[in-house]
Amino acid sequence: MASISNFILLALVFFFAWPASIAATHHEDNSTSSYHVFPECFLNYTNSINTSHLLYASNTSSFFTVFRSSIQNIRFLLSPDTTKPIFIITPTHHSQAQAAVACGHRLGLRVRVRSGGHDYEGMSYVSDGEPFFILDLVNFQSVDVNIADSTAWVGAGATLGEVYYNIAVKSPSAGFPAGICPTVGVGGHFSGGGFGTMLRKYGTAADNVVDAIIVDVNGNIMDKQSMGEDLFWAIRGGGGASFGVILAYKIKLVPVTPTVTVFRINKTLKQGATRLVEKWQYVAPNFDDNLFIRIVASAINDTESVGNRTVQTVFECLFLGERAELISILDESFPELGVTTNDCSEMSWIESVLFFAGYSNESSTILLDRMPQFNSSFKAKSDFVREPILEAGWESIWTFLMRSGVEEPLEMIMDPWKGRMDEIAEDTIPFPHRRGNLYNIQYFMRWFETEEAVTQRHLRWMRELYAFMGPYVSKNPRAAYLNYKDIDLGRNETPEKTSYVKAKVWGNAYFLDNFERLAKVKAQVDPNNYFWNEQSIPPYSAY
Ligand SMILES: Cc1cc2nc3c(=O)[nH]c(=O)nc-3n(C[C@H](O)[C@H](O)[C@H](O)COP(=O)(O)OP(=O)(O)OC[C@H]3O[C@@H](n4cnc5c(N)ncnc54)[C@H](O)[C@@H]3O)c2cc1C
Ligand SMILES: *[C@@H]1O[C@H](CO)[C@@H](O)[C@H](O)[C@H]1NC(C)=O
Ligand SMILES: *[C@@H]1O[C@H](CO)[C@@H](O)[C@H](O)[C@H]1NC(C)=O
Ligand SMILES: *[C@@H]1O[C@H](CO)[C@@H](O)[C@H](O)[C@H]1NC(C)=O
Ligand SMILES: *[C@@H]1O[C@H](CO)[C@@H](O)[C@H](O)[C@H]1NC(C)=O
Ligand SMILES: *[C@@H]1O[C@H](CO)[C@@H](O)[C@H](O)[C@H]1NC(C)=O
Ligand SMILES: *[C@@H]1O[C@H](CO)[C@@H](O)[C@H](O)[C@H]1NC(C)=O
Ligand SMILES: *[C@@H]1O[C@H](CO)[C@@H](O)[C@H](O)[C@H]1NC(C)=O
Ligand SMILES: *[C@@H]1O[C@H](CO)[C@@H](O)[C@H](O)[C@H]1NC(C)=O
Ligand SMILES: CC(=O)N[C@H]1CO[C@H](CO)[C@@H](O)[C@@H]1O
Repeated sequence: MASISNFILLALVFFFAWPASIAATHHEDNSTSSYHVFPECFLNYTNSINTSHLLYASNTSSFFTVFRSSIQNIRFLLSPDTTKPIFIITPTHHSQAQAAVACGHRLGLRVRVRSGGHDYEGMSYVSDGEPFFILDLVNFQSVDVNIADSTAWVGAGATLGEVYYNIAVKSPSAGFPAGICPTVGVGGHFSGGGFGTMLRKYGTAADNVVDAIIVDVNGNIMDKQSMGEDLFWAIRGGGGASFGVILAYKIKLVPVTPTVTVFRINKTLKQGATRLVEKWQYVAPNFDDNLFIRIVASAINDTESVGNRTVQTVFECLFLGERAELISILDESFPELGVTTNDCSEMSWIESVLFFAGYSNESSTILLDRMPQFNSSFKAKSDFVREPILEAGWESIWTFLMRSGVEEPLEMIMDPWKGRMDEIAEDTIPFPHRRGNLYNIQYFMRWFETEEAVTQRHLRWMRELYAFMGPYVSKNPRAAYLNYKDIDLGRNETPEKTSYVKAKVWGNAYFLDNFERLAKVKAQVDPNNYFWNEQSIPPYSAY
């Protein structure tokens, strides 16, 4: 019911608001000339006669379906303040992606590259005033697994679900360490880091990238060899959007045991959640690398005491090994959690992917389903914790979370660190969050209401929570994770007003000491800043 009415509402918003927003936000000379010249340029470069399945203009009827197809956060669709694309190009050959960039660059029409469409701030499909086209890599979904040398070439438009599925089809003892949500796209995820249940054993997705194919600002196509060390370094954690269009990544597969063990256990405050969370901070980062236990905490109505609130903590576990061994590790180091044999299920690694994605006994082919799971809005922020938070600290955090009944959808997702993360130097790739961190926190809030007032209330609450958490988390800078993109950290106002010095405010939070090198790479490969967005990396300049 809700999704149908949402859909109708969206359709209405789109069809009525569209022409006005185009007219209001585009520079007259640029948009009128782009409208005619860009498709002509694209036709010329690609030698196409018929581009109907390649180029969608915003005034055609098929446009909205393509535009909407992978959008995860409808907040930016609903907002009248966002600028939507003039065209969407969905290349089927690499040469068409080259043509699109070459034309966009030549004609001064910016590009937003979209792979899986999960960007937290909508930066792959809307802008804040700048006219642009979307280069949607949805057709580059191939996953070519080579078990003999434990590698795979993965199209940037493939989803994590497609990557996991295709690896598992080829071998039950190979896997890949990336994120938990199967519809996330390779292009954004790998280029920004990417972590999930195997991060303590194998690091981030970007740590396991061994080659890539990229289109540069002039439309040239390059691999690791021809792009050079600096650019190859930058696109493994620095975010692809500032540097070019990544068409494919080559990844190194990792070994997984034929049997893994999982559990999911809930504990409320009455069941001693506070003590358990406090203890978890000491044990979870120091477990054997094969063991990953994360916590998802949220305030809920207390079912046992009507009218009162409580906090529910969900402990979710992946162990690369058998149940008996897991139980013996936990008996030794975390007996308070009270995990029993009955709580644990043994399964294959690919089944554990389904388990963490929230499925129960569905077939693994569900991982190939690209359709966004919700038509909802969300907002997220992130932190890193370097010192355990004391029990009194947790009590005040819970009180804060429980204070407002209407903010129920907020989740605090805490992923334990250390293990492999501690072994990789901070400057090996741009993703810098390594030794010294105990865990990452993601604050994530999803809502289905479409009213602007509700959105503003949720955003305000999220900012209050973030301010409240300040004393408990990393400082100077307060670190953040690029893939949990947060525009509140700061932004480039316009391309003209963009400066390296101003961008340090958020650049240092995402990249710590790697930000300067990223800006220097940017100055080499895109000195005129064609690949600009509200949080792109500016070319380095001392002023
Ligand atoms: C429901 C959900 C669950 C998530 N779970 C996890 C998780 O478990 N672990 C984790 O680490 N992260 C997770 N994320 C965050 C995710 O990693 C980022 O949002 C990621 O950037 C998404 O990549 P994408 O290709 O889907 O997004 P897009 O919106 O397509 O792109 C994101 C950004 O990357 C740029 N980009 C995309 N493709 C390319 C390319 N080929 N070349 C150059 N630039 C490109 C875009 O322009 C944009 O700036 C999750 C996100 C969501 C919405
Ligand atoms: C496309 O090619 C034609 C014929 O060569 C040329 O006249 C025209 O200027 C080209 N258009 C663009 C936008 O490049
Ligand atoms: C272009 O191709 C589409 C199908 O790919 C077809 O429906 C359409 O009629 C073609 N248009 C022209 C002008 O040939
Ligand atoms: C879209 O706009 C372009 C440029 O104004 C025009 O040439 C074209 O005919 C329009 N298409 C439709 C379907 O209205
Ligand atoms: C455990 O918590 C999750 C998330 O809040 C919830 O969906 C599930 O129903 C809970 N299970 C039990 C047994 O309470
Ligand atoms: C929780 O309780 C409040 C007030 O008692 C109520 O308005 C709200 O709908 C409840 N939430 C859920 C998810 O049941
Ligand atoms: C709610 O909690 C308070 C404080 O713990 C308690 O005094 C009160 O009885 C509870 N209310 C209900 C309805 O159980
Ligand atoms: C899981 O499997 C059982 C038995 O095969 C079936 O009855 C049930 O509907 C399945 N559940 C889901 C969610 O598919
Ligand atoms: C979301 O909306 C799209 C249409 O915009 C629809 O196809 C899809 O089924 C919807 N998904 C959900 C989960 O409601
Ligand atoms: C086709 C066209 O007019 N392009 C112009 C759009 O605007 C940019 C910057 O404002 C110019 O550099 C382009 O020449």
